[in-house]
Amino acid sequence: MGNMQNMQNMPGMGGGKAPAATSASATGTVESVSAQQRKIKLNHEPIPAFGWPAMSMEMAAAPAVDLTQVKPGAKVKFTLSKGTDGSYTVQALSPAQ
Ligand SMILES: [Cu+2]
Repeated sequence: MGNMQNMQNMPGMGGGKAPAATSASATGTVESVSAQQRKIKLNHEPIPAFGWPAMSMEMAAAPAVDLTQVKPGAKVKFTLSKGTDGSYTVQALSPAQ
């Protein structure tokens, strides 16, 4: 019985403070993009669902995301998912105004 109490402190079980979201949408500016490597570097706005401040970061893009039309300097809306290994992948990307 001694370990039961620890369950309440695990993220996603109601007691923890760590964000439990596995996907979130945000906007950002494209800094660089490699359609060949399927990578995109975004300077994004804060993402409260993940507990992130605004930052510049490189992410992998899912196969469904067409990076060939994405240009550095463009403002985009994107959806990110968090994988079971803790890495983040762009699942959707569209122009933002
Ligand atoms: Cu980030």
